[in-house]
Amino acid sequence: MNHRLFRTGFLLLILSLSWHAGATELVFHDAWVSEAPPVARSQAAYMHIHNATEQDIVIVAVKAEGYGMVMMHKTVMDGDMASMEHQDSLLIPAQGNVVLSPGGIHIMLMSPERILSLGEKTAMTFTYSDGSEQQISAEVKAADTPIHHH
Ligand SMILES: [Cu+2]
Repeated sequence: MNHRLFRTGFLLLILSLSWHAGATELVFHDAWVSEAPPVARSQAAYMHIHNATEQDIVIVAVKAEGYGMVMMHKTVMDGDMASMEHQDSLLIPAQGNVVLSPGGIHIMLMSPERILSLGEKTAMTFTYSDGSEQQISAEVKAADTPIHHH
């Protein structure tokens, strides 16, 4: 075996292991934004969030490129009346999952510069209670997009 190549590979392994051990990052699956008419004032974002770490992770703020205001909402039913409850934070339990889906918890993208159309993407930034940030990309999809369950 090429000695230098071996040493480089070994160093990379060490780096990735130590990076992973210190990471407070979440894993986002199937992040999407629901399509809305151009005159709409907001769009909703949905996703699956997985916490593979040993610690609870609390999302305290969300931003999205092209939107002036972003809030975390929970849809609550009172009889036939659906209303949205603002959430100051969203806890993703250690080794757990939270699913954001239509009719449940979702992220409300408000004050759009313009409503994004099908296939366009927005960069979303999540801030955690420890101050660290993570960025993901969410693509606009048709509102009847099926939700995948893992
Ligand atoms: Cu909402």
